[in-house]
Amino acid sequence: LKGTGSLSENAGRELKEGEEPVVGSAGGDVSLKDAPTLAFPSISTADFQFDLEKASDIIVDKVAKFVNKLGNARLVLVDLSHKSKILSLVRTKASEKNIDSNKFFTFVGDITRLHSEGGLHCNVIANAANWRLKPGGGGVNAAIFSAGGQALEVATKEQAKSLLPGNAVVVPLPSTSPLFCREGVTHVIHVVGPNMNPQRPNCLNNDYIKGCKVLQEAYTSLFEGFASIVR
Ligand code: AR6
Repeated sequence: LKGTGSLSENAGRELKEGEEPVVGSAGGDVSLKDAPTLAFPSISTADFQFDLEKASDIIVDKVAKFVNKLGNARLVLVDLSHKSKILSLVRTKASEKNIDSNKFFTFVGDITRLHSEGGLHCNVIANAANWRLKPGGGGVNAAIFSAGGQALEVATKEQAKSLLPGNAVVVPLPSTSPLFCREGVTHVIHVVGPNMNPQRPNCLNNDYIKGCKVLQEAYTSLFEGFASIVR
């Protein structure tokens, strides 16, 4: 397997296969490989068609609020392509706000293969889910349910049957799940964001007053869910 992920902003170079990001600190080089890490996709900005400028403002805002309350834990926004517009908007806005790039950075790769292919260890990953918490449907939801296997489906059903937009549910992953054994993922957090796609349920018909509120709630629930695991 060839490493495909790369740390943007943080290290400024491609990581070698199996390599963890190492950063300089006041005390010298410190490996962050054991720091609890949440990898999350940009909620609602693909299939759910939420505006990218507005979403990037909300992501950076919420990250700024939470990142220093999480001890040594890290937050990582992930997308599939180096051309990702949401990653580049968020990177720019995060650096304008002087957010610590060791604690928050962007990463290009498949969220289900961050360790095996990207060399980045994330113990928790977030899913942009649908309200029924059903597998399939495309996007990151299909990828995570497929990679998580039957074990993820069963574990999800034990936690919740459905989820309203703006909410998140933490699912501990059984060690039988391929995401656990291959990637070292111990928890999946399903998040349902606001939907602006008329072809999907609960469409907000471009009501961005409501939409922004729901997306803010979604990230708050996600980061609080992660904090509850880290503590
Ligand atoms: N790894 C990392 N990022 C990904 C991956 C992946 N494997 N796949 C997609 N992304 P989306 P939404 C990025 O559409 O807009 C589903 O059908 C993608 O580029 O997955 O919240 C559900 O069932 C984008 O930046 O989620 C819901 O019905 C981000 O993940 C609905 O879509 C989110 O894109 C949710 O739509």
